[in-house]
Amino acid sequence: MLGIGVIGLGAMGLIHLETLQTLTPRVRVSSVFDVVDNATARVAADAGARVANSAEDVVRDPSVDAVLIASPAPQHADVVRSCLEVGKPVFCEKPVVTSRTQWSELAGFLDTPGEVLVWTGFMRRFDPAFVALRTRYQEDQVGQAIFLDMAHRNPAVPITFGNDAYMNETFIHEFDVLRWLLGEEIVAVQVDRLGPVRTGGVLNDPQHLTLWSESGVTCRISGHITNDYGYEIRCEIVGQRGSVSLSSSPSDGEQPPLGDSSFSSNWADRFEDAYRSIVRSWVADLEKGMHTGVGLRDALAASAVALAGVEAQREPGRPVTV
Ligand code: ISE
Repeated sequence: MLGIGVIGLGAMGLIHLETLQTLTPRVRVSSVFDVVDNATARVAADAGARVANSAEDVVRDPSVDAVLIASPAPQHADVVRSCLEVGKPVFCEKPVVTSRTQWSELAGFLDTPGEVLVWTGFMRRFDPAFVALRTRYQEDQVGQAIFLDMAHRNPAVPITFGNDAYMNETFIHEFDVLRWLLGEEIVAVQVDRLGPVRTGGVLNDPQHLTLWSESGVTCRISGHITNDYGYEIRCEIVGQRGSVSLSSSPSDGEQPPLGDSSFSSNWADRFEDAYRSIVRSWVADLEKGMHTGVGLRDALAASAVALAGVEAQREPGRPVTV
């Protein structure tokens, strides 16, 4: 049986914890930590887990064989580093890093035995609709990609969510998907337009980006994450012989009927299967001593684009090299 420590018991942490509990008796959640004491005590009692005093306490707990991190994004990198220092496998929600300093620190673990200990929560790679889209592209149904059109729409984000989080925590999914779909790196990012800041807010929304891949494929991404109406993720690959689009439905690769406005209400609904599936795959890999998921290298590659994107927000219209 694997002892897992869970750090961060917000919406994401609770979804992952529930998935882990469905894997009993292969898995036992043995230690949990969150800064909100009352909530932690309740969750720990339900799960039969110990309440740890800190993230570090979870990492060092001898009953913890592997760690799952779902705390606020800027706190991820330090915990990942602690796990690597003690040689414990870790599943870290995206993004693994949110600053250049964190990026460089964790890049120091690439090509070391620690690299294979890290899984990243890029769950779109486990979403049936995204998998179907990639399969159709890889089967050469539309020819070589010329450009991609993507959209990331969200009804609301926390009031403190800023422009750097827009890149590091929201668009990061598109950056990862783009690399995964095309099988190549992103070399430059430009912010085409920054929308207005709402009264009392700190976020420019919508935001429109253009990215370029190594081979010259262009990608447009439009983000609108305070739309007040629903969650919607779009992705279309336009190739030399046709185009192929992501379904709005998480369960198949088909286009919804024209006029279909059945948006999911939020990311947890839209990607529920993918969130469950990525954690189950991580556990299966732990049991087999394998790594078939999205690792540290992919996490850092996507974050390199996000960090260049933060720079690009300062001067819309100017491409920034990744
Ligand atoms: C959230 O943190 C996620 O990861 C969702 O997948 C994303 O769509 C949303 O915009 C983020 O805020």
